[in-house]
Amino acid sequence: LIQSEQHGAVRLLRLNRPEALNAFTAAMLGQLRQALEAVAEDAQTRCVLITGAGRAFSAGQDLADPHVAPSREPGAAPKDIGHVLEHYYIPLALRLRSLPVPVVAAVNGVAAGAGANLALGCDVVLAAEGASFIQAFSRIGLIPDCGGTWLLPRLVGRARALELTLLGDKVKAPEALQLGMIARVVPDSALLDTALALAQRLAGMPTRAMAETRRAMDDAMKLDYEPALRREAALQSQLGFAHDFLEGTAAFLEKRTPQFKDR
Ligand code: LHQ
Repeated sequence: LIQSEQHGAVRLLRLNRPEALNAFTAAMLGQLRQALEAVAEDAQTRCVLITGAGRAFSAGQDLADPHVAPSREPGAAPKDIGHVLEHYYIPLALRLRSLPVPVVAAVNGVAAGAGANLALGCDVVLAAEGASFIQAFSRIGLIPDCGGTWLLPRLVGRARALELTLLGDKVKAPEALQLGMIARVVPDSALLDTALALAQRLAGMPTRAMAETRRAMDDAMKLDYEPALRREAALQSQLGFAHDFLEGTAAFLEKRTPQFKDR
């Protein structure tokens, strides 16, 4: 359900249930979580790239999965889908956001519901020209989850975030780019190559500084200006004692390519 390929220092994870547009089942979410844990533990991997098999990135939660599908049996107890979020999606969203390596999403087709928001939580989001994002939750009587309520207002502002989530309309990749939801749109046929090249570039950069950059930005979202400056100084202090800073400055002064190692 999750296909894993190693391309040098890049781990490519492909959501692989194309017959159901890569909709997430419990088993698939478990495998994705395991795949991210494996990345966290593998010192050779310095960037993760996530994409989808077939014509979709992911249609979000599989609405037929018995863990969430409301039972139509008379008298059956309703399911608590909050538990599904607690058990499967929240650990996944947190793991993605705390990996020691940068995470690139290559959105190859439609990304709906949890599929959209897991993609938007990645560090650099590329989308194929024909891809799209749908905050499908309102269509089925739910609120945005997997970080949608946190991510979207920060990415596009409250006005557009509410429009997107209340209506649940499809946003095509070029419009998502214009709104500031994603980083780049790529011709469909070039998506994977472009995303892999970008991931390779990130993998050659100082990995620990990449992860700390993400952390500093996420922390700054909760802070005023002065505490954010102090947080930067605290993280910078640690990086200043690390190998990669020594190597980066030495390579600059010696006019050679740096060899970064920290993770
Ligand atoms: C699907 C799905 C799907 C099952 C397409 N499930 N089969 C978290 C935790 C707990 C509870 C609830 O929610 C969450 C978070 C969420 O993610 S909620 C949001 C769940 N996702 C949706 O509501 C999206 C539902 N899908 C769609 O709106 C459409 O399929 C999209 C717009 C994604 C694609 O439309 P089309 O390109 O027209 O494809 P299609 O609708 O014909 O789908 C193709 C097949 O995939 C079809 O099966 P079939 O056997 O008829 O070929 C669909 O039933 C199946 N599929 N999404 N989420």
